[in-house]
Amino acid sequence: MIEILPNDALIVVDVQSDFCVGGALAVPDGDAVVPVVNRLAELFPVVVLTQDWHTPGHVSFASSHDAAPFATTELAYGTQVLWPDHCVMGTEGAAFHPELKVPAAQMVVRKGFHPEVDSYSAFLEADHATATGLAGYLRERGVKRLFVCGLATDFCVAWTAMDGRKTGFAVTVIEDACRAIDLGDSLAKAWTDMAGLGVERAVSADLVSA
Ligand code: VGL
Ligand code: ZN
Repeated sequence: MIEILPNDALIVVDVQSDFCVGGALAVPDGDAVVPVVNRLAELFPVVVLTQDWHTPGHVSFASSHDAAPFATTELAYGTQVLWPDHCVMGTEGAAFHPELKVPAAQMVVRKGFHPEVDSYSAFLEADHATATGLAGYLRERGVKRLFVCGLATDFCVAWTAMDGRKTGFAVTVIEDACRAIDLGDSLAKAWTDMAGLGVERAVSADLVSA
């Protein structure tokens, strides 16, 4: 059992229509996280939502490179997977899943809004230099431990969890409140990389109010 304490935050990553059934970049079984997240959110004193929020013609879109979705390309900051157009700012696909009910969420972090830079992580853009401001927000609120859930385990959840560790927070990923895209071996690699940085794993049933 893990008791949720006053310095704990739940980070809900990208539970948006485009990542769910019928969305532009649907994560297999992505909708299944919604009821789990809704329940979890009630346990936490601090709740942050993240929202993938791209410009039209964003550099992470295959359509911007005349390439096939899920191909990769080399950009100045490294290898970029090229995705179907998704989460274009202000569109229905970029909205939170309609069944996501987290009225007590206090902060929404939008990311990926620079046209030439992607951002899987809710802390640091893919150039490994541009901060979103989330670390400062959490520090100022006295947060010590992060519990990360949402979509997708092997991309935005993993990068957020790892950057959370690098920023000095204790981080636990809540497995049954996540679903993965799993391109090639991306899911196995993500769990290995997260473990290497000291990210812990739990299931939602482990978490209880103090
Ligand atoms: C994500 C791919 C592209 C995610 C966002 O939320 O995991 N994946 N943009
Ligand atoms: Zn994206």
